[in-house]
Amino acid sequence: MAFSSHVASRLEEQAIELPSWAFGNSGTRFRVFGTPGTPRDPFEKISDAAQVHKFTGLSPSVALHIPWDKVDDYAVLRKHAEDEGVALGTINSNTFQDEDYKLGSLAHRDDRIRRKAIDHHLECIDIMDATGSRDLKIWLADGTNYAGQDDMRGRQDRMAEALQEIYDRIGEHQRLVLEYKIFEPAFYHMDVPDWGTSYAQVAALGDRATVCLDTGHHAPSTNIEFIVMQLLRLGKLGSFDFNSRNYADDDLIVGAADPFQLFRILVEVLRGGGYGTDGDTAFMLDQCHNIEDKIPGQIRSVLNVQEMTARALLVDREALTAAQVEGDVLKANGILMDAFYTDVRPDLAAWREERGLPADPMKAFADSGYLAQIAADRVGGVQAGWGA
Ligand code: LRH
Ligand code: MN
Repeated sequence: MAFSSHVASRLEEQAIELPSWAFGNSGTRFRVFGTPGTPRDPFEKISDAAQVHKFTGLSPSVALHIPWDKVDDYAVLRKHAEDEGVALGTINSNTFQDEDYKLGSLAHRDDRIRRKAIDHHLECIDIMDATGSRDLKIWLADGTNYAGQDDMRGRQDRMAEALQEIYDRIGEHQRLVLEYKIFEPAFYHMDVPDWGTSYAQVAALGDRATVCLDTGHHAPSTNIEFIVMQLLRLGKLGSFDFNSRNYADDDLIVGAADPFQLFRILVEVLRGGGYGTDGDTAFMLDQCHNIEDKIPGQIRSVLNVQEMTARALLVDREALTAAQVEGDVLKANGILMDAFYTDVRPDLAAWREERGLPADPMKAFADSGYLAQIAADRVGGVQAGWGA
């Protein structure tokens, strides 16, 4: 049974931004493995990202990370992206790889170091003006490793002051999204460890400051969809960094470790009005393909989000509300599980073909020979990575 016209049109609103860094090499402290054909610069990263959009129609923009994606002329990079059929998206700052930031950046005690970190963010906003990006995403590695190492209250106040200066520079059509993370690289406290802290900081800034929820940044067994519900209720869920994890911030393919959790999150996104063109929550992937091929990994990822979005769209909201009103616990749960257990893959294949897309994007990309082509073309130079 094909999708209803409602579900079919809602699926057309899906846009999932890709992280440029997912196309470079990444790994763990044990090893960063290389791959033949890995991009050597932001232009090649964007070309690879464009392949994902070509075969899925789901990823019209690419997020950049500064300085990993630093170029001389962002107008040239923007033109390259447009020629490839995608746009430049979220600009991610980076105050976690410079010697000066060992004890923090925006929360650091030293005026010179805080100044340096603020200026980096002002430079990122200049880049946003050139790339036409809407969002500045700030994730801070700031924190401490031992109790007593620093005054946590003082760090909050310094960070708030620094964020205010950055926010004051944000353009009227731009947003600041503040990402939280429970631990790593700090192992006693992070200065933005949870949604409450991020919310408290962005609420103090203004309407164009929101929270970024990275699905890998919570304590084990956290009910993430509850946080999604609350941030949408508060009008402050600016964006997602989607990935999945079994243990910590594993940055695995979204939906791979816990597809049911992804489904529950998307049910709350739909219920809270955060999805699609009338929603105001950006969907982005934030992943590392340490051992698997990167472009197929990204294709698999956006398809996983699409599949769980389709299942979430199949939830019979009226029947669910009726069962909830009745207090019929098992009936209500059963209605949600019916949607989750509905295999939407055949209908999605038909939905793609109706829109000139391959029924099976993974197979179509594999058959395209693109991976062999870039492995042959991209010889020499230095493969891109995190440069950590
Ligand atoms: C931090 C994080 C953040 C990025 C980085 C690539 O763990 O999730 O979003 O800047 O990964
Ligand atoms: Mn992230």
